[in-house]
Formats: sequence, structure tokens, C-alpha cells
Amino acid sequence: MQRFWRWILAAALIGAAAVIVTPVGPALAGIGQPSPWQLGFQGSATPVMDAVAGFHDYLLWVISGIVIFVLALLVAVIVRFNSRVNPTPSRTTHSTPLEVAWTLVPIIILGTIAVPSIRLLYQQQTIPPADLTVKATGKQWYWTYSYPDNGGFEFDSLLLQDSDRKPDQPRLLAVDNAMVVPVDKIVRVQTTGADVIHSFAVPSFGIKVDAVPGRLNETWFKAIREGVYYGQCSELCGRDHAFMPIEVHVVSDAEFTAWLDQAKKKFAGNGPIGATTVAQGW
Ligand SMILES: [Cu+2]
Repeated sequence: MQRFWRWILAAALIGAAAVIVTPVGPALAGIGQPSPWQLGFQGSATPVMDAVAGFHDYLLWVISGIVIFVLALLVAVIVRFNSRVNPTPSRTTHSTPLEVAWTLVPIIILGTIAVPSIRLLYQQQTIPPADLTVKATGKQWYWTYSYPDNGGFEFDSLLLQDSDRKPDQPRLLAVDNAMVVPVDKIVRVQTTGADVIHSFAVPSFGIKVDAVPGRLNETWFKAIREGVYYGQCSELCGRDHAFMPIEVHVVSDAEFTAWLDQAKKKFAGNGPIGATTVAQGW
């Protein structure tokens, strides 16, 4: 018995030491990109990501409750039913009320998880009438964005090399030509793959959708905060999979209109059907 409590004490001390030693740092996540020693998700910029984070937190309460309950049962078994304290064990093999309870309670728990889970899935899958459509084509190894509602111009978005990067641009996330969208507008993102399967994912928006050759997938987001948001290809797509990040600038309506004007001129030569890809010899 004494040895048991000694183990418990040792575990508690190790736990306390781990909490003290862990750097406090910016443990809370930044918005739009990961931060050192981050715990949990990146900060949310859309209602869907708010719901994802809320569901995650709810699940954490549920599983913590289950873990504590099972741990309490195990401790009760160890303390009250070991051979020294309880030398003649009970011969009971059935208990109808108990069996009904341990069947019903998990069903109820699963129900309380399934309902909000499916509601969230529905929110993600049902695309509201969109204010803007952007098509993201995954290519080995960069993204091409086209704006079919705005004349259909398109451009390539490639990882910035270290020598081209400004100090405030994060390594392996910043690109040369970012995707730009207006704030507080519903943006429909259509994805497809030009060669192999890629995946378009931006954590702060709560979106991740495969970009499959020969198929047009859809998702949506409504960014409620201006800023720069980063994501990455999230489907292993070949040698440079880790080097095809996603950079989205969420700007005001006026800035978006100004960007559209100059982007239409800058990318005027880029036809909608992968002309740039051929011209660049990729
Ligand atoms: Cu990839």
C-alpha cells in the first residue's frame, strides 16, 4: 500500500515539475500563422473556425470527464478490492440495472457528441450564396489562383525564397503573389489539381479541402478580420509538398477593388486554362 502512494507522489512531483519547466512564452496561438510553443489551434478568423474551436473545447470537457470517471473506478478497484482488503471476492456475475446503465450512458454520451458534430459538418458543407469565387489549382509545387467573377484573370503563387523575404514574412509560408479577398464577404473556394492530389488548407479559416485532378471541390469562408493568413498544402503531393504554402490577404472592400484593378493589368496575359504553366515550362 505504501509503495502505491509513493508512486502516486512521484507522478505528482514529475507533473508539477513539467508544468514549472515548460516555457510560458506565447503559449496562445497567433492568428494566421503558428507561433512558438503554441497549444491548440491558430486563432480563428471565421465563424466556422469559431465553431470548430468551440466543438473541440466541448469535446475536451467530455473526454476529461470520461477519463476522470474511469480513473476513479480504477482507483476504487485498487484500493477497495485488492486481495488484502477484500480477501473473499463476491461471486456476482450479472446485474441487470448496471448492464442497462453501461449500455445507455455511452449511447447518451455519443448522442451529445454526434448532434453538434453533424451540425458543424452541415455548416461547413452548406455554402451560402457567395459574394466572390476564387479557384485554387494545386500544382507540383505551387498554387494558381483564378478569379472567375472578375474577368477570369489568374496568377501563380510560389514560395518566397529566403533571399527575397522581408523580415516580417514568415519562412516557408510567405509567397510572391498572395490570394486577396475582401473582409466580411462570403468567399467560395473551388479547388482542383492539375497533376496529383493536393489539399487547400488555411487553419484560421477552418477550411481544408482536397484538390483532386478532374474534379472540382468546393468550400467557403467568411473572414471577419482583416489580416494575413497562412496555410499549407495538406495532402502529400510529392518532393516539394512542404514548399507550396498558401497566403491569403483579407482586406477592406476599397483595398480589394484597388488590388483587382492592378492585378487585372499585372496578370492580363495569364489565360484561364493553365497558359502560365506551359509558358513557364513546369
Ligand atoms: Cu502537397
